[in-house]
Amino acid sequence: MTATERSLVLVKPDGYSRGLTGEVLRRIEAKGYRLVALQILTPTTDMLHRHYAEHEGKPFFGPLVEFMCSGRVVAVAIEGERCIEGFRSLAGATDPTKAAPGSIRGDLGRDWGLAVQANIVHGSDSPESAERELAIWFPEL
Ligand code: RTP
Ligand code: MG
Repeated sequence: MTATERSLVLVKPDGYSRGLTGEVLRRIEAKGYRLVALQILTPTTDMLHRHYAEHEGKPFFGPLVEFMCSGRVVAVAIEGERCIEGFRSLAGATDPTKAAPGSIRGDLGRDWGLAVQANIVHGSDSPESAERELAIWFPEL
């Protein structure tokens, strides 16, 4: 099965502030995915409410939005064969303590001392999410 897809990757404020952006991009490129757009920004709460709409009402929603606009984020549009599922595999499980070694979150993620899981990266979870999220972060694409 082949399908060239695009996905949205975010290096979250913990990843950016710890200087892990290069490491995340290295792993994406080493896997064979292309970087098609990249932007460093401090997101607005409006963008984050749209981005995380599926989580509205959950107990971690407020702390998540607060965490995500607490510093700079690197938004990256990537492209490649089945890169949506592929990047989710590179990222590893949501909880960095449970994420497998070898994955970005398993190797680099820390979740202690924070109200939300500071897990370094976000990756779109389906073609529908990718399309919706790319329109928020890269409306020009
Ligand atoms: P993401 O959307 O960031 O790629 O992560 P994900 O699909 O693995 O996780 P998701 O369920 O979509 O949750 C979004 C983000 O919310 C934070 N979170 N904290 N119980 C908690 O403390 C909790 N649950 C979720 C994480 O930052 C997660 O990545
Ligand atoms: Mg998610």
